[in-house]
Amino acid sequence: EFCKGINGLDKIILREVRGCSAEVYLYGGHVTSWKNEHGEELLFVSSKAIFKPPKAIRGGIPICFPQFSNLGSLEPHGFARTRFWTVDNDPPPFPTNSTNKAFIDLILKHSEEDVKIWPHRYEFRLRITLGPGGDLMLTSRVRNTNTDGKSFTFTFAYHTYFHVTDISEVRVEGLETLDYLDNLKNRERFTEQGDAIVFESEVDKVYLSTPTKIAILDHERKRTFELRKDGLPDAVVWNPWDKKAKTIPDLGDDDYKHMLCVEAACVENPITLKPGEEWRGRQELSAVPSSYCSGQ
Ligand code: TA6
Repeated sequence: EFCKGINGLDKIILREVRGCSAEVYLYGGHVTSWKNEHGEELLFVSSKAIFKPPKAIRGGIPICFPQFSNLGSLEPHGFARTRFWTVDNDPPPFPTNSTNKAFIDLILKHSEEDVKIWPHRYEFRLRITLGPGGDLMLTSRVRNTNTDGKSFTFTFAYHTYFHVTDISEVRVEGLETLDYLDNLKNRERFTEQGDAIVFESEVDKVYLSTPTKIAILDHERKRTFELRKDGLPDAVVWNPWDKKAKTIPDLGDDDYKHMLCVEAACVENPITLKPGEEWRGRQELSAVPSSYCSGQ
């Protein structure tokens, strides 16, 4: 279903039989809503989010490409999140079966303007799927279409903002004992201790070579998010906490209590594609009542 969103921007609504839904803006190729069958919002979007170029939308799932954070010379998190994507009406076949699923295919290609800041030609195909049961799947395929024989290199993240009831009551499982780069300490490398991750101050870490499954437990709401990923070895965990939140104009002072970013990413070892080569990276999200989870 195509319609107009905030400020007249084009958006697409995906619906599933039981009533789950997702919303995608062509601006940024950006998922801004994911609701369960009870109509409860599972992603966080700030009430102060600005839906207007050139600002990226604060919340949902920004696509960080071709640069994660400020790791290179491009604008932070790259330009894909602030470009207008188009609907890809004729995508090449995806390996995943999409029968009985609501999905939309988007595409972003180099523009002559962007070639000036990132001198490469590419096709970035993004399939967003809402599965039966309400799982939200994002599959990215990036192809190097350079005609000058040059390879290119990029970093990537699905910068997912989960909606949580109270950050102090949230635990993340699946990252314990792993090495991480701490963005608050000059990206120095540390090793996480044995316990599930809990939050009591600002966190901005890139966990390296993580398991493919990460769980985010929202105790207050008795809900567990499961994040599964493929082709994306790392996982970013970010919460700005109170002081940093106050410095972010499009984030409310108390918003940090209700959001947690856990992001399937490829940061430590950038991806290199030769002309004609394609990379795929996938993130799947599900939200289930905690009592259904093993060990709960
Ligand atoms: O993913 C974590 C991070 O890179 C943080 O360092 C933090 O600044 C955040 O993303 C938000 O970035 P943005 O450019 O959207 O303000």
